[in-house]
Amino acid sequence: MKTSSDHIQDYNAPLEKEQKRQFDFLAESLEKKGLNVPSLLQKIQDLQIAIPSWALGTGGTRFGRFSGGGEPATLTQKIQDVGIIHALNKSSNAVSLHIPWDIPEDYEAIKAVAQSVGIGFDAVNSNTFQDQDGQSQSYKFGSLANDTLAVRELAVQHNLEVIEIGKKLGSKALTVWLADGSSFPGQNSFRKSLDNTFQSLREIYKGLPEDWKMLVEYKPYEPNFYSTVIQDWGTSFLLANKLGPKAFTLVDLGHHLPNTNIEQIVSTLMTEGKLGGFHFNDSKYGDDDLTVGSIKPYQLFLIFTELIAGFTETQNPNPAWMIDASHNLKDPMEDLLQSVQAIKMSFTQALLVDNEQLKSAQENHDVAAAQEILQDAFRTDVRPLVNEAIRQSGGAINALEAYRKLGIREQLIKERGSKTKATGL
Ligand code: LRH
Ligand code: MN
Ligand code: MN
Repeated sequence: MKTSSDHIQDYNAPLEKEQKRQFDFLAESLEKKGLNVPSLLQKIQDLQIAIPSWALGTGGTRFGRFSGGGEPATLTQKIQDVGIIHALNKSSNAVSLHIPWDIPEDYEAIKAVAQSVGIGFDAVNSNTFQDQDGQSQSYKFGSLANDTLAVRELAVQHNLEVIEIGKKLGSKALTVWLADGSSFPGQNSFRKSLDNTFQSLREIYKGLPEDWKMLVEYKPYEPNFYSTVIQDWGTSFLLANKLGPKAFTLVDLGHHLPNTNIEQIVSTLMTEGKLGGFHFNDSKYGDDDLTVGSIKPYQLFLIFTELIAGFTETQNPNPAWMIDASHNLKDPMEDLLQSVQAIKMSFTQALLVDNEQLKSAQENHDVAAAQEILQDAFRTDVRPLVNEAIRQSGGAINALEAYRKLGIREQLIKERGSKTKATGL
């Protein structure tokens, strides 16, 4: 694959001069504002966002799926794809596996592949929203919340197995997302469903290693359309609190009803030390799983502003950063490169916020000044700074352009064929 450091340096070479000119210009103006540019570069380099194993193939909707070429057919190939992304952007050094979509057959071999491309294993995700072939009980009417004990036991067992898989790979977190809920009033007892869920999660929590986290994801609707047991951050937070110190809430940006103030949720969770992780994506209507920053970049910036304030002002442990996306139209790797770049840009813009000035504007009830402070940071074109951080880490000055110029997809099609279908989704 044409992603060796020589290939990337060759791509960068003709761009270096212009990159330096743009970076010097921006660095000078940031320094004039009192910002420490080397420290900004370091923080940008340190931010690593995990890639989900389920996002490397073309997704689809219930109306159809339009395959791309050169899709990864095996877990090994998915990890190789994450390796390509990381070689280009030096910002995605881990993969998040969905079980059983991506169960390793040979652990040592999978770990060796990951190590060879500089990739580690982030949170493992369990799946009790689908039945697998030959499964003894069905999840049709719920899993951890199900009224039938045998179904709950099967779902608990699955989560314990996912922890075992993660242990062998070096993961440190289990992400639980439940589809459990109801599509019609009267179908379930809310109280019983929530209590069953808590009891089941408690069984899973007991099997969690000391240095692991349990990340409880919430979502208001879909696949159920009347009620979802863990519908919002409050329910997830309540469960995490009852479970104990290793349980946290995971925020998936697409899992909110329209106009929800997600940055405020982030702030509250961090204040309570319970923000465990993120699934980044963007959305216009629901759980659209679109490219990060493609619809509401200002919201993403405001979320990062809260996160950065929370890093210094709260005791919240570092959250796990992951993308959760679906790619129906674009080449998945191009889309993932765009998403990681968007995350880094919002993060960087949020680093530019003058928190001292903001505090004093707030204390003086100077609403206009507070808005100016935020928007001054948001309206700064930080691309030369982000690209410089990536360049200095050995990545491509423009990762997406490099992906195209180096003909990565063409190579993958040559190797894997043009009529491929990724496993999993
Ligand atoms: C549910 C969800 C959850 C799943 C993933 C495939 O909508 O966000 O994180 O594990 O999608
Ligand atoms: Mn998610
Ligand atoms: Mn989702």
